[in-house]
Amino acid sequence: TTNSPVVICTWDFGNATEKAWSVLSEGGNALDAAELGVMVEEADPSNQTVGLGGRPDRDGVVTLDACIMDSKSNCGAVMGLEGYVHPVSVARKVMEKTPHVILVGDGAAQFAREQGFPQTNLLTERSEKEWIEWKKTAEYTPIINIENHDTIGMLTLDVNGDLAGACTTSGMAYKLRGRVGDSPVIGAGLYVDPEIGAATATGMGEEVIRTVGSFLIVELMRQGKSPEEACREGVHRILKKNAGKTDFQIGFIALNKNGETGGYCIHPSFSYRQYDAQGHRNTPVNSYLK
Ligand code: SD4
Repeated sequence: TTNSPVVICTWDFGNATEKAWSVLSEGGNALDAAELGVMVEEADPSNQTVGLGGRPDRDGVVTLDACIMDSKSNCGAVMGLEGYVHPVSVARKVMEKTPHVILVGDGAAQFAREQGFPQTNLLTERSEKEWIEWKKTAEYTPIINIENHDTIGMLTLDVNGDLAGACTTSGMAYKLRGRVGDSPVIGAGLYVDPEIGAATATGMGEEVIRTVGSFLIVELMRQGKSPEEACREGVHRILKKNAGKTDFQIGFIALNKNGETGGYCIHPSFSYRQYDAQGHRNTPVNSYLK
């Protein structure tokens, strides 16, 4: 059977969905589409939460987290990777060329070098200036939707009905050196189940990890929930654990096997991009707070 392909991604990253759609609409596979799609944001220095130009940790070092997962439950991840623009592609190599799932820090960088990825200085002048400014007070208070939340998580469904996903980030600005969020953690920042669907997350990674968010959402879809219902329940679980605290953002998006999509978040202003046979659009998602 031929399926109608779909791509969605967190936030309004239209260039990324456009790239993924160019692969999917030509009959390309979901995994290539997801990788190539998020690479657009990794290479864009104006996105200061992903890849090149990402905001550094508090010691001034840009460290990147990414993972990728395919329709056969193969997956790969890198955590705390320094000096490479495309952590998602390194994660894919971990998946395809090693018997492992995760490489971290220096080991991930060594592997990237051995695989022939070019080394690059990721700290742009703009991000460095802002970091120097931040150091004057060195206060770390995550700001909703501005400072911390532009991670790209992308979910794809191809003509063969295969699903894939990728998630990539520089994590929280000015994080403690060595801090890893949800984005490269399979099940937290991203999960793909070939029989059910896929989910990905953006926002306060610690909270997503505590709830194993993306895995939870896929399991809720397995129980019959729509993508939006599943994302809403996922957000509610997180809120329940926080007993009324809402001073952080979480955004989930999900795509099921049938090509249906949805999302949910805590604070308004989160949206997701979608490209499919019906066209290219940005869809605001419902939020817990109004
Ligand atoms: C993290 N979830 O490292 C990521 C942050 C994020 O846009 O979504 N930034 O916790």
